[in-house]
This record gives sequence, structure tokens and C-alpha cells, in this order.
Amino acid sequence: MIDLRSDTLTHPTKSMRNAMATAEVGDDVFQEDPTVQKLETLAAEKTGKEAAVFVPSGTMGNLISVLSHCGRGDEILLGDRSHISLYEVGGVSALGGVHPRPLPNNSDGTISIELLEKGIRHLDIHSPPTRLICLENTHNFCQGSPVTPEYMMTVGDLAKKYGLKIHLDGARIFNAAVALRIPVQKLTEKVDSVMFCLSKGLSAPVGSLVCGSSDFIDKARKARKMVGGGMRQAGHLAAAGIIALNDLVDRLRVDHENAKTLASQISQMEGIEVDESKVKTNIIFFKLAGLKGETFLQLLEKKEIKILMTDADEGIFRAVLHREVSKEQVEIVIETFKSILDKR
Ligand code: TLP
Repeated sequence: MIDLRSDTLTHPTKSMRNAMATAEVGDDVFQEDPTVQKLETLAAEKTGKEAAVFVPSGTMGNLISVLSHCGRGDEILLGDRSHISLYEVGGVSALGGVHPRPLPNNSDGTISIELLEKGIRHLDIHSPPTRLICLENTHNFCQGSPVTPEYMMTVGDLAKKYGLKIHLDGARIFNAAVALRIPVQKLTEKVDSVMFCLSKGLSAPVGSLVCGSSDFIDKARKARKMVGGGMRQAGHLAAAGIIALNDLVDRLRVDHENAKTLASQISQMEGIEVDESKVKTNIIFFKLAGLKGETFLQLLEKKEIKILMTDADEGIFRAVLHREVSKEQVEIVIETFKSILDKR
């Protein structure tokens, strides 16, 4: 099976499995797991922050970050196509009493600075106080766009001017850094907190990190406990994360190259609409015309290929490249697309 539904489908590497089996562990709720501590130190170093906390998922990482920045009734500004807004079960409002104010995302994953500034509430008896701006990089549902350090800087200046905090959903921040050929710190410098995932293109089986100041991470650690994310001998999982950060970041470049090849080939096929120039990391969105989405999925599955249909009405699909899809398999996918579309 060539599974392009997500990079979350990657399995741990052999060296991860070995490291997991032999990890030195302790009770992490007592902060006595040396392997978790090693991972947290490494994550803080990579993102240029004082401290980090290991969490089971990106969703929990985003949630506890928002809970730690905001109180009930506070408002956050975020993109209308952001993962927090679309795919996290409304956790920030359901569990945190935080009011999300979605602003339109541009196709490159940014939100216009003018709209952000207009979105900040004035002191008014009717308005919830704006507390936090949430950004996403790479921006999953904006073609996996890497958002530039210049944009991050500009939002940083805006937040400073109005006394707001910034949280970055950096589930795929290493994809962004690799695509932009810059160190991750250039993208995290101006944010107060950043969450990134180990369990996507970096191939670890479980886990994400939240990084920020020591005071912020103390709060986030407590919030993690509150939502049931306190783990015990989590060093078995952290061991895979250390390998992910040390050994699997540079190879993300290969996934980006494969995504470009796939996008450029399918862009030439009749019945598929894809903006090849927007494909800069490992995520491709495309629109299919003249064939029912369900039928396309079934025909692909017969050939042992899986992709994700993200909008059945509009015929929008997502394909994500990752470590377990080789260059040769990309060629198979291209040929299969061709033969299905030719037979329409
Ligand atoms: N994204 C998943 C699905 O939930 C859509 C995927 O297959 O892409 N932020 C971003 C930008 C994400 O893409 C995801 C996962 C998360 C947060 C949540 O991470 P997890 O799945 O670990 O809770």
C-alpha cells in the first residue's frame, strides 16, 4: 500500500525501536524520567526557548498552550483554515472557555497584518479581551506553505505593540525550516510558545513538544496534568523523539522533492487542478473534475494507493509525502493517476 493520506502514517525506524526498547525511564509526572528530560532539553535548544514539555499529541500541545496563555472569556485571533480552528474539536472553547476569532487565511498561510490589527479588540464593555494570536507553520490547509521569518517578525512586532502573546502551531515547523533553508529559531524567535510534532514526517510513533519560557512551561505542565496528559515512563516514547530530532530532520528535503515531482506531473493531467508553484513542502492539495471523488478513491485503492478526500462536494484531495513513500512509488502513483484519468 502507498499511503499518502498523511505523514502521521510513518512508522518508527529500526533505530527508534531499539532506542525505545532500551530507554532509561522514570516517572515523568515526578519529572524523574531522564529520557523525557533529555528530549525536552533538546527541543528547547532547537527552538531557542528556555524550556519544553513533552505531550502525547499536537492537539493537546495546542490546547494546553492556549489554556496557559488565556483565561476563560479571553479571545484568540487565528486563521479560519488553521488546524486549531478546523480540526481540534473546538477544544479551546469547549474546555478552555476561550473565544476564537477566526480571520481569513491567505493562500500562503498568513493572515493579513491589517486584518490582524483590526481584529484586536478595543477596551469595551461588550468585547472579550484579545489575548493571543495563533499562527501555523507550515500551514497544513494552505498547501503546506512555509510561512517566512519576515512575516513571523512582523506579527511579533504587532503583538508587542498591543501587549499580545503569540502561539505557533508548528506541527511541521521542521518542514518549514528545511524548505526555507533556515534554522528553526528564525521562525520561533518572536513567538511566546511553539508546539511541534514528532509523529508526522519525523516518524516517531507518538508525541509533540511545547516550548517557551520556563514560567510558561511550568503553567503548561500543570495544564497538561489537568487534561490527563501526565505520562509515567514516557521515556520509552521520548527515546524515539530524540532520534527524530537528531537524525530525521534533514531528510524531509526528500519528501519535499517528491511532492514537487508529483505536483508537477499531475498538474499536466486533464481533469486535475493543482497550483504546482504553491507546493513547497510535503503537502499537495488538488481538485478533481469529471470523476466522482468516491470513485477516484476506490479506483486508487484497487491499485493499493490511498489519498485523503478533504472536501467531497468540491472534489478536493490531499496527498502527503513522507519517509515511507519512495521516489519509485511516486512514479507508480503518477502512472496510476494517468491510467485512471485516461479511462474516464
Ligand atoms: N494533522 C493531521 C490531521 O489532524 C488533519 C494531518 O493528517 O495532517 N497542527 C497541525 C498543523 C496538524 O496538521 C495536526 C495534525 C495537528 C496540529 C494535531 O496533531 P495530532 O494529530 O498529534 O493531535
